[in-house]
Amino acid sequence: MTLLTQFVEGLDSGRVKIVDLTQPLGPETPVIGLPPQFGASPGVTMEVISKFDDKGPGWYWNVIHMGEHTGTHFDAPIHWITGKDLPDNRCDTLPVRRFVGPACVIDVSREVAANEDFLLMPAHVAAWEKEHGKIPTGAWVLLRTDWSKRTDAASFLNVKADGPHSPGFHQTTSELLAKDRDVTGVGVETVGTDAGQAGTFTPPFPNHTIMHGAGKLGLASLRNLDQLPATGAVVIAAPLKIVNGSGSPLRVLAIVES
Ligand code: 23J
Ligand code: MN
Repeated sequence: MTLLTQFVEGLDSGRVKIVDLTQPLGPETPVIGLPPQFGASPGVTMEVISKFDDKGPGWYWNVIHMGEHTGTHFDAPIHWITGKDLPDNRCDTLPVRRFVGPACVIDVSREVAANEDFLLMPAHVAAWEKEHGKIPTGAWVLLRTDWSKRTDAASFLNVKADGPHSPGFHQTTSELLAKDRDVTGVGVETVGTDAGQAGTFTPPFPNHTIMHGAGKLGLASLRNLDQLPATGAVVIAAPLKIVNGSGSPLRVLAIVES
């Protein structure tokens, strides 16, 4: 049997499962809010072109309108000023091979339950690696926080008087993952790949700054990370081929062996 024949047999027998890491995408989908001096990303709106009516008696279809960074979405290196001049840095030019890689799932849900501003430190990565082995080159590093269980928009965005509060990566961890481990990218359950308070950090938004400056990718608003093993899953995260796109909503799938 070839590898791919075995793979399909695994799907048919149930030994291989596909886990959907994607939020529903619609008008209710929560969108990041930046300070008012910055441009705002609009939420999803949909308008019917026709629905079995005079505009199209036999067919139903819609127009959709949204920011590139809406719902479960992909961040390309060109999204950030540090990655803007890198080669093959945008949705339409990234090599497709980069969209597929092994998942390393770091579970900090307990820490986040106690501290919504939790930042992943290099020591947490070291502890994870002691148990599960070194994060391989080309990995998707997924931060399991259980934040996606906040299914109402207000508690998901968690905006307080001093701005949003949600977990993320310490700058030194982003450097470790991008430079020393040479990962493909990071994925998070929160609305963006930086912590809620990261706009106040030095530099602001350090995870975006470091990851994209190193040509790495981002995935935000993931869910169902609690259905993944720490290692052994394969993630497929392929953005729309938007010409000059900085990011894209997408369907993120994990392939898991039971
Ligand atoms: C622009 C500015 C800051 C942030 C973001 C976008 C995102 O989180 C995003 O979706 O890339 S933090
Ligand atoms: Mn984004």
